[in-house]
Amino acid sequence: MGNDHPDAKLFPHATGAAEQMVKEHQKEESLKLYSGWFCPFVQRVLLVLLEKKIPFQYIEVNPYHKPESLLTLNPRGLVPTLEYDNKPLYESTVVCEFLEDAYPAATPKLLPSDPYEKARARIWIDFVTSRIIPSFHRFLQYQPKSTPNPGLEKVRSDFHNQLAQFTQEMDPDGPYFLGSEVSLIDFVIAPWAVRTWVFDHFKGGLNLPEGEKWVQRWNKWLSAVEKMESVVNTTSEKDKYLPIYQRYADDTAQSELAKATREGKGVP
Ligand SMILES: N[C@@H](CCC(=O)N[C@@H](CS)C(=O)NCC(=O)O)C(=O)O
Repeated sequence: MGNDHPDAKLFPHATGAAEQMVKEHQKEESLKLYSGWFCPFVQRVLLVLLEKKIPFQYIEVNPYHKPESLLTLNPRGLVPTLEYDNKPLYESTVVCEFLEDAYPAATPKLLPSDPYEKARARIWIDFVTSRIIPSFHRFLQYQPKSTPNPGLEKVRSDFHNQLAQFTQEMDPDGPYFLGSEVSLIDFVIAPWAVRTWVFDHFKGGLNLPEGEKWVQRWNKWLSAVEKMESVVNTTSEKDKYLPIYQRYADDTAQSELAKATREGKGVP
């Protein structure tokens, strides 16, 4: 894929708080994270690295103008891609769990130690990737002229339903999914949760049914997550995300995720 990719020019570099974080992670380290500043899957891994205070080197690449350095590590050419002692790893949730195993002394712990609770956490981690993200994208990329046409209200309420199912599984007090301690479930969904403001610009609003009990719990969770230092420090200026999300909203984005959504498939 060359410079002429239609999405390539939209991806210069991080801004705002995230730019500072990037500057602080330029020093050569054996652990290298190939990143795109805008990418929610990258943000998952960054949250884990920053929360666990694991030293790493941040390397910005444009996944729509894939450099050889990325393709030799990851034939899929996707970010995040991790280089660990010259060996490649990719797939954001796999990378997060790897960091937990490779740095056993680092806290917070990402998963419960009880086998049942750990397996249950993985059900809801998988739910985020297999249900919530595709539903977020079906809503965002919805076009009134598409056929067959489910209707905007339907794609919006499907998204609400996925969030409701997820939220109903949360610890009642929280504020995080499993209780007072943040864990991997929070990190895997946070990047999309903190981007739901895009629906204020596109598709007539997120319009959560505010009176419902699950929405109160969702809002409590979201406000705790939005305040986390790691979330703040991995977020660029809002207006810089808008041209990127405009292309999703117009359904003209050519990312693998945008194409998969158009084809009715899951996350690539
Ligand atoms: N399943 C992958 C998805 C990663 C992904 O889709 N990353 C996007 C950026 S947000 C990418 O590299 N896109 C390049 C492309 O679509 O060609 C993961 O969880 O790491």
